[in-house]
Order: sequence, then C-alpha cells, then structure tokens
Amino acid sequence: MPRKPKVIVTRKLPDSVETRMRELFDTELNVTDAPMSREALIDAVGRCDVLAPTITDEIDAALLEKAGERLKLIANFGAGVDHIDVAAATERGITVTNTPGVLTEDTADLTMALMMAVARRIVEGANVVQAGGFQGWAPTWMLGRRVTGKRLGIIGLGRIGSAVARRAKAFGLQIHYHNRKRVSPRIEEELEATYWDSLDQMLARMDIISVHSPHTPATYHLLSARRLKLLQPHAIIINTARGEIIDEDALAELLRDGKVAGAGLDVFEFEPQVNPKLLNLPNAVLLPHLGSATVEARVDMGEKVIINIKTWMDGHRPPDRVLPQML
Ligand code: 8YV
Repeated sequence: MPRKPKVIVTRKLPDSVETRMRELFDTELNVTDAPMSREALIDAVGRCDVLAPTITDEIDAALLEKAGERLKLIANFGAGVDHIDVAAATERGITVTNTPGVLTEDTADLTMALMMAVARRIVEGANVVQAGGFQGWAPTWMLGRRVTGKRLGIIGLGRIGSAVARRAKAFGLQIHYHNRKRVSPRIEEELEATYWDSLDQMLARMDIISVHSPHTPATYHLLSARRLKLLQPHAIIINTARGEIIDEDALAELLRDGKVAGAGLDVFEFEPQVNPKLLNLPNAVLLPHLGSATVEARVDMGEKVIINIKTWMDGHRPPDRVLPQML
C-alpha cells in the first residue's frame, strides 16, 4: 500500500497505543471518549480503510451497507466480536480481527475475585464496615460458603475457561466443564477436568457455575429460566463472558427467592443498562465490565490491534483474523 491507511479509532485508547498508531497510520482518534453515535459511525465507515471499534460500536449489516469501497479491515479492540456482523463483513470482502490471548489472565483473575466475593460475602462485609456498622465478631454472623473442595462447572473451556480452571484447581476446587466440543485428553488431564455432555445434568450437580462461552445465536439465553431452575439452592453463578448468555429476569427472581445462593456478574445483556431486577440484591455482586480492565491488558490489546493493521497493510494475513465459521 503506497499511502498510509486511514484508520478511525472509535474510543480513547491508552496513550502509548495512540502515539504508535499516529506514527504508523493516518489515524483519526476519538478525543472525547464518548461512544460514537450511529451517524458518526456511518460517516466513519464511509471514509476509512480501517475501523478500530470496540464493544460499544454496533457494526451490523445495515452499517456495513453504508461502508465505502475503501473499508477493508475492522480491527476490533477486544476479543469478543458479537457486536460485529462478521458474516456480512466477510461477504463484502472486509477482514475482521480481534485481540485474543492478552486479556485471558486478567479476565480469569476477575472471575476468581467474583467467585470469592460472592462465596465469602466480601462486598456485603465491606459495605457494613464502610457504613460504620461493624459491631463486633460473632460466631454466626455474615457466614459465607467454603470454596475449597467444591464443584466448579465451567461453561466454555476455551482460553479464559482454562485459565479459570488452572486457578480454581489451586483453590482446591473440582473442575467440571461443558463445551460445544470436548477438549483433548491432554487438556482434560492437565486440568483434571470432567466433561459433561449434558449441560442440564452439569448444572444440577455443581456448587459454582462460571460462564466463559462467546455470545452467539447458539448461546443466547443458554442459561434460560428452565435451566437456571436446575441449579441447587446453594449454588452460585459467575459471568465474565457476555450478559446475553443468561436470562437475567429469571436469575434475578431465583436470587430474590433464595433458590440460587448468589451471583457475580461483570457483564449484562443491555450494557450499560443493568436489569433493575438485579439491583439491590445483597447476594449479587455486580461489576461494570472490568474483565480486561488492567493497564497491561489494555496496552497489549492496543498492540494487537496495531499488529493486525500493520500486517494487513504489509499485504499479509493478520494474525488474529476472525472468520464466520470460527464463531
Ligand atoms: C473488552 C471484552 O474490554 O474483549 C472482550 O471481549 O469483553 C472486554 O474485556 C471489550 O470487549 C473492549 O471492546
């Protein structure tokens, strides 16, 4: 490519990433950091070679219809691509890339933090102290549940699911999993993981469930009202993947009625709106999508976006290309 490609970045990225992008490409940054309006996105896809969006941009088929001839690459800042119509992009000859791997460990850490927070009532306890309400230790006050020795059911044993399994093993949890495809015997052995072909059966037998699948049409409300009712009343459920995978209305009802013991949710179906039924439940720990929110992960994600654009610019296949058949 003789000229530098025009790259439009939809959100504020770490300074070092923006500086490097400015050096390498004809880069247009979003200085306000407000999510781009639909109009601004339509304008952007009409006049750039590369769009670098995030989860807050809906890149659907209707938007891609408005794309100019120039748009050839969508280099997503993030691993999940459920906000991008990858099939429609691919049909139009637009390559889609993402940033897998570099946010795995941090998302797994946050999953463990949520698991501990829910099981040991950390947020409830911290709130009591902050509000000046600590009246002294008592043998039966603020009791949570032991984590060691319990059964953890991982839905989606991919990169992040496996990183959670490795941590959970160190916490003395027994690892179980349900996946579209059973993983290799070598990985099962390494993680000492038991495979459940039936998600229903696994749900009914676990103490803790942790969700790590991508959001696709097949996983939308995978944890439906019917399936959530299979959980035991002492079970807790953690979701650092995508809100759309859980029927939030049904979960809120079960949490309210004590039919599920607790939930730790980092993601919601209609972000940034949180289902009001989930608010003010003492047994729900809710976080504002912090899975990859570390300085290190966000810089590494930016570096990956740069490498994908640079490789494409040099006429090669970008390393993190996403194809419709991979979803
Ligand atoms: C990202 C995520 O921060 O990478 C993902 O899929 O869910 C987040 O951790 C977000 O997607 C940025 O676009």
